[in-house]
Amino acid sequence: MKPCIEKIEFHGLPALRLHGPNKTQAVVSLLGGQLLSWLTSDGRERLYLSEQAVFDGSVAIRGGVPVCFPQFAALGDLPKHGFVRTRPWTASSERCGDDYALVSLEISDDDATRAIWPHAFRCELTVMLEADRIDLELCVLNTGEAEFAFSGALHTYLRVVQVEDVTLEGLYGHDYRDAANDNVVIRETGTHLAVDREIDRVYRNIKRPQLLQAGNLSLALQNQGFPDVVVWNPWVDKCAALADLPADGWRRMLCVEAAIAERPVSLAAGDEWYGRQTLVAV
Ligand code: TA6
Repeated sequence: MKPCIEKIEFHGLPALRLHGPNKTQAVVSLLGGQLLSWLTSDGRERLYLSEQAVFDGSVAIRGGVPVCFPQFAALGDLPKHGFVRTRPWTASSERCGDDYALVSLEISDDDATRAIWPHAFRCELTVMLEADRIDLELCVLNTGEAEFAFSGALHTYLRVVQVEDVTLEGLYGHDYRDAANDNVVIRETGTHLAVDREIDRVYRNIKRPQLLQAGNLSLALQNQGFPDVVVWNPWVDKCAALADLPADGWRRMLCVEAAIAERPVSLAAGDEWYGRQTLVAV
């Protein structure tokens, strides 16, 4: 019998393949602690992974669910989206049952991280695969002796057939900071967000779930702990400027991210913070 968690090589990287119920599967790379593939029971891939993604750690892998920590985007002086997405993580635990497969990966501070961010930390990412549902939980632990502040995200790249045909519900009435439009703050007045241009928005204080309607590939998303939801699509021109996205990559993806993108979280010495993103195929 096949083990429910296999050590594999994925695009040359050490990775773990989870086998869940009803033939569901997921692949998590040890580089970046990054979920790179999620197959639901209908055999369909739900995450976008660029054909031009780079897998050598020189840049973040374009697709799947990069973990951004300890900084979201340029919300500070660190490299964009922090540094854990291009560093090696280690597998720390795995468990399987009849209706789930679960792995945890972790990364801690070392000389290289302390050289750019002088804090002791541990991040643990737990991926739990169930029937047509996947949960990603990020735990941040302050293992040092002084408080630190961090921001970050689970920068989820959802695969879509054609982004122009997609709508995203659940954001109505919330304020967003429009990073594609001088960071003006606007109140969302639409119930169904359509993607018809570059979108780079930080929706604030979201407590409700979102529903991505993408033809017959609908997905519900729910976050806990992460206050913000970031919606990003580079559209044609920005996509052309990204070497690791093919010319039509913008059309095949929509990032709907669980984020701490507006106000960093302060974590006292010895304290832990948890955040979770749940994706359910509906
Ligand atoms: O989360 C949205 C965003 O910050 C966008 O502004 C866009 O640049 C994207 O992330 C991708 O960033 P990356 O550094 O991975 O190219």
